[in-house]
Amino acid sequence: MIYKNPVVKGFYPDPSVCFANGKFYMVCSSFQYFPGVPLFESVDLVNWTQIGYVLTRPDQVMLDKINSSGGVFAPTIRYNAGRFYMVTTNDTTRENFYVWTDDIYGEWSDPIYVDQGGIDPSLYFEKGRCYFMSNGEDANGVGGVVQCEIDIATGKKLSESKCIWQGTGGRYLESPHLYKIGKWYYLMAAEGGTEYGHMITCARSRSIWGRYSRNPNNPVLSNRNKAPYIIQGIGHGDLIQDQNGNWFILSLGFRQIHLWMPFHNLGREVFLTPVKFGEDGWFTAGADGTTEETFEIDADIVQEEKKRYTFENTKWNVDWSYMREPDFKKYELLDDKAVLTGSEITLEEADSPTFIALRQKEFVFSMSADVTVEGSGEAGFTVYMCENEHYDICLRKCAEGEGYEAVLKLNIGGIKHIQKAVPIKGNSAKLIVKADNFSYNFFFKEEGDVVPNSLGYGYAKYLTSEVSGGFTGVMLGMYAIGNVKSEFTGFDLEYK
Ligand code: 6LW
Repeated sequence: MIYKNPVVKGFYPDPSVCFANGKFYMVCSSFQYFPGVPLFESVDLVNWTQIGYVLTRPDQVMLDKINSSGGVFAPTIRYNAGRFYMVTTNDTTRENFYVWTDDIYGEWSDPIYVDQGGIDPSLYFEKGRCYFMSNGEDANGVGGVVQCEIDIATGKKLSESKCIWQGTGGRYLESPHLYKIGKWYYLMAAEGGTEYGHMITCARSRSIWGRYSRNPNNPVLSNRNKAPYIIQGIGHGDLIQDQNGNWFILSLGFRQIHLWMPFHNLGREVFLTPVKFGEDGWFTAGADGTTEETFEIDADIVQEEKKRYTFENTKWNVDWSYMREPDFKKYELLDDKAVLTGSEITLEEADSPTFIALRQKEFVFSMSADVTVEGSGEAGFTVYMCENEHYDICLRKCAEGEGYEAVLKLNIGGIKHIQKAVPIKGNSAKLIVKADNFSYNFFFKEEGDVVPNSLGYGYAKYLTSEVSGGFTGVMLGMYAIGNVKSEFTGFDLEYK
């Protein structure tokens, strides 16, 4: 069959994968969003279903007032002796910790901290021992992959931290993962930074502590010289064998909004690339070391894609995300309706406004809901990259006089602009967002309106990592601010 990349669309960066009991499980980073660490399952590595999140309790991870793109960095998932482990970094508190569960569909443990710095921690289990590695530095302060042995029950270090590999000279040596395949320990990592120069490199050793020698053909995977090409930034991956014995790398990458426009708004997504081991024991990946949009593999799989998201076909605690430390009293989330109560916290703050969102998964979509507001605040949709860059369409009380108005607000780089405000007859309207690769277009429709009324548009390229910086992607959110009670019904998000 021919499968299509990305295999998981939208802002799901830094994938890590393990195999247990006939299924693959994948985790991704989540930064300031809550719950933390989206968790997926798959039987074939091509079709992934989100089953929930790993960090579901606010006391597992400190997200209060953290910066956007702070918080939960790249996680690793591993399975050993009947138990799942997820290890990650809270980059804001600079803590490395892991949690575990014996039931992948249940709750995970409280955090267990490891006293070794750096980001992108990974675990490797062998013969009752557990090794912990992260990106760190050697005794002279030069960056490298640093490893120690730990007691997996307590997180206590059982050895010194030792720098075992310093990469191939690319900047930001990150995402180390260790595998024992045959007689070799393979150390795979990312270099070049998570932008256009991103790549995956590897080294191997007969001993777990090294010395690791570089693959002569590094990087094994990178799209950095592939142009003009939509898929860029391929890197930060995990190696996995499917149930037929074939190897793959599951990595992050991103899609530019256009061949000649180096901007990406969908965040870093999940890509699957076939891997082949050669006679010399080294592996190669993809098409001459690049990740393509399609790959042909020898498997009988039908790749499925969900194109439509409604209240009825999504689960609040699986598909939707809040920001930082939500005040759950402000949310009444029912089967066919969401009632959101505003607070004093706005979308312009690195805080926890009333906000609940799905990830934008495709450039082209149409989203609508019937919204009713009561009170002096505002409520509606936000197309949200971070507190500085977001476009909001809302209903609110008219600034002067009686009645309500439909408003489009465009926020870019500290500029807060009201594009248009149009009085409405009552206190409810259908709010509509239609997007293509280049723009988000905003409309509202009142009862009796045949054609939607346009409020204007905002360019997509301003809601991108190239403009905002950071590591997240656009979230399509419902929000409420101020003294307002709002009701959302008939939510409908459809990708082309
Ligand atoms: C992550 C690092 C990276 O920890 O970006 O893509 C950082 N690579 O490995 C944030 O996701």
